[in-house]
Amino acid sequence: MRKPLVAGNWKMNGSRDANRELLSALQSELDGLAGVELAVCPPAVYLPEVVEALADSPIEVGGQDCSDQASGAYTGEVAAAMLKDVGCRYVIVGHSERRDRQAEDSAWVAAKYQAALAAGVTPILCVGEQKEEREAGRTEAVVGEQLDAVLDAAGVESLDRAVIAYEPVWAIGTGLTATPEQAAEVHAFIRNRVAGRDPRVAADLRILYGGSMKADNAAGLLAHDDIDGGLVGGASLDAANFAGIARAA
Ligand code: G2H
Repeated sequence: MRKPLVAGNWKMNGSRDANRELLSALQSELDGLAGVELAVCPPAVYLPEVVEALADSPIEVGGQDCSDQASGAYTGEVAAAMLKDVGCRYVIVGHSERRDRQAEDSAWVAAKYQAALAAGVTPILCVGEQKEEREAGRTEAVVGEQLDAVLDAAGVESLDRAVIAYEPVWAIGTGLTATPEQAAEVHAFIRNRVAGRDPRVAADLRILYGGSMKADNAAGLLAHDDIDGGLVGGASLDAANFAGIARAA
């Protein structure tokens, strides 16, 4: 039985004041909610404060990225061990905004994924196709390549300590959400691909959906067996909206 996970990706949003307000609203909205795991991923500079603010809460904290290197002369980067050190349970790797803007390729993402595991932080591995790739019928080829890069580098058993997020790039922050059927089809593809290597790992693997998920479309997506939660961007900045998704999970 897979426990759903709803994780908020705050992206490059927030301030100390806004974060305090959001966390306090979230804690009241989510008080007593059982059966779902929750996490927030604030910008790196706010991580220690957010961990501290959530010390008495079941809400976990994650980073939005980590270096593929353990330590050293890598200006501006944050090591997975540092995320662990300040109390992070999760780290997002391979988000499409980084694959795109920072030109992170699948090999680099796989190295970040391995660095996270080595530090004892659970990677949330993002995969997903661009609009043109979907239109060209290449969704499975693209997602399969992104997935295989990680499985080849780290082994299928590594997924016992990881989470996958399917995020169709054309649905991110655009207001366009994949239909539950479109999402479920790719989630099933991912699970089958993993099952090809190890059916037990595939059965236990949590696969989240990400891409304009909101309280009012979450139930339809989460009704599918293969959709085990959400990686939520915009809607995670609004406590009531995020809580609505968490309740639907
Ligand atoms: C996809 C998602 C969170 P949004 O990037 O990772 O963002 O919900 O704003 O589309």
